Amino acid sequence: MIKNLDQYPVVRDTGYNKQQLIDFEELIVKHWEDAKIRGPVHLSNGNEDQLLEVFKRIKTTDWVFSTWRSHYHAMLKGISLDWLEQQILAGKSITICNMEERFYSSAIVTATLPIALGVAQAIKKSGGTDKVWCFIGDMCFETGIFYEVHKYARNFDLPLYFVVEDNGISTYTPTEATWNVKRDIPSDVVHYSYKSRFPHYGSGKWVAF
Ligand SMILES: Cc1ncc(C[n+]2csc(CCOP(=O)(O)OP(=O)(O)O)c2C)c(N)n1
Repeated sequence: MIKNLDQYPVVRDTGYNKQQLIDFEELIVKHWEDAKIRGPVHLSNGNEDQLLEVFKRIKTTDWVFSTWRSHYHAMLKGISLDWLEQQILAGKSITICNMEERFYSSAIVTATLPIALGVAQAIKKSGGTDKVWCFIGDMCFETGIFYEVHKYARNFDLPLYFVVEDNGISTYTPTEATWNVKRDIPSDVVHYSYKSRFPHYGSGKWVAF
């Protein structure tokens, strides 16, 4: 189930199906196992159906801000698969950025939020109609930075929208136990839960956040 998605209209067909997403990540797994990738890699899995629905609402001219786990986001935004594969082979999986395609990601938890806010403010000031979509994990959602950015975006009516990708953990630390709180998703924030077959490498211990 995807929370709060229906308020955002469908604007396009991404041209992808679930198997194509899975096949791309399997190709990256093969590159990794063949020791062709010189850098860290984060793979997506288990959220194909949800992302196919979400990206129908995102225009190719909108901005997407992603995380360290961005391969599916980049594909669905419309970035060339060859370019994406080359970036990953060059060790840039966790920081895929393509300004022409209006796609930015960071491996630093919360780092994209203030930048996305600034881009949304610039769009509003210049009278633009494009939107900014910021994808975040559930631990990022619980941070103070998210609450400030979300509050500012709504109170100043900025075209900034959030998608929480909730796997219930931050690396291996349970988000609810950390904050002693159940997820309280604002009505404008899109949210879905999923479980991946690719957990963080080295998972197995709680880490301080
Ligand atoms: C500021 C910062 N602190 C810690 C990390 C290490 N780290 C990388 S991903 C991650 C998990 C964040 O959890 P969540 O926001 O729920 O995202 P998920 O990867 O589970 O989707 C952490 C702690 C980091 N990259 N940046």
